[in-house]
This record gives sequence, C-alpha cells and structure tokens, in this order.
Amino acid sequence: MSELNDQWRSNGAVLLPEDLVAAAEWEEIAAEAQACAPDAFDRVNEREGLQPQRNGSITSPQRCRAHPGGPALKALATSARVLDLAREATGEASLVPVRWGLKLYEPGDFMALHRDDVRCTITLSTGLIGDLGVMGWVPSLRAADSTTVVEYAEQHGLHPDEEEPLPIPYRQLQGFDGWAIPHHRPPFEHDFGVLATLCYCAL
Ligand SMILES: O=C(O)CCC(=O)C(=O)O
Ligand SMILES: [Fe+2]
Repeated sequence: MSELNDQWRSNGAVLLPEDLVAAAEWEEIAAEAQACAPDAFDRVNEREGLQPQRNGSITSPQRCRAHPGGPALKALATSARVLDLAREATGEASLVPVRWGLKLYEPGDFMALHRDDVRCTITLSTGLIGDLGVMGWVPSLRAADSTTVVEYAEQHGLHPDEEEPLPIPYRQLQGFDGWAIPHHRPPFEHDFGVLATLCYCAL
C-alpha cells in the first residue's frame, strides 16, 4: 500500500510532493492566472443556508470571482505525472481530469460549508498568487449523510472551526476528498489571492 493512499484513506487529504511541479512551471501558470484576472466572472450564491443536491453534493452561500484558466493550467491538470499520483493516492485506476479552474479571492470573499460536485473524486488545490492560508473542514463528517451535514451547520455555523483546518500550500498540490468531506473557505483576509483547483473523477 502506498504512503499517499494511506494518507488518503485515513485523512481524506494527501499532500503531493513539493518537486512534482518545477518552479518555472508554477511561474508560468501564475503569470497566466494574473493575465486571466480581468476577465474573471462573479461567482455568487446568495441563497441562505446549505442546499443539499440530489447528487449528494451540497451548495451554500459564496462570493468570489472565478475563471477557467488557460493552457498552462490545463497542461498541469491533464499531465500524466499529476494524474498518476492522483490515481495512486485514491487507489482509483479509472481517474480522469474533469475540470479545473481559478478562484480569485479579495477581502471578505468566502465559500460556506459545502460538499463538491459528485464528479470530484479528488480535488487538488494550491495557492498560485498570495497566501491562501487554510481551508476549514470537517473530516469527521466524511461518511455522514447530507441531513447530518445540514444539522451540523445549523449548530456550528457556516464556517465551523471546531476541527483542525487544512493548509492550502503555495505552489504545491494539496489533495482532498471534497465530495465526501464538508469544507469551507473562511472570509478572506488578505488583499488578493488566486487558488487553482483541479478536479478528477473515477469513472
Ligand atoms: O478556497 C478554498 O480553498 C476552497 C474552494 C472550494 O472548496 C471549492 O472551490 O469548491
Ligand atoms: Fe469545495
């Protein structure tokens, strides 16, 4: 059994090796993200509270800007070396990249407690620009049904911090089980940050 798979199974989170992506490649992806910023669109959900979806995901209030990124981000998301490690970590040989994109955070932007789309067997996140700090999450609810997650939010709020947060490293890929584990982005406290997320689905 691999070390990455051990981490995945016990924590639902797996930090990919720091040297997986060269500094020059990160630089190119970050420069591309900077160039995309003026064309980013608003990503706003003003419905109150958590909204469980029929497919098992849970949407919730959020505010930020987003952009699908350009060819450098696509090259990373679809590269064999990243895919191989995502497959090793999850133990899912059929994993394929399904979508990727940028989230641009400004002061006060946030994403309340939610569960990702059902196609996100594993999500890989990294800070491209700025300090992305930590993501709040509740790994103890990994196996919980949606009603339990909604009740948890009613009790602990939309940004619960009872459990250890998950650091989102700068230019290093942090994998997590965002479909099963409820997670959230607390209100952003820095001037500007760009997060890249890559999503892989087991067919
Ligand atoms: O800002 C983050 O780190 C989390 C973003 C997130 O959960 C999402 O895009 O689904
Ligand atoms: Fe998410």
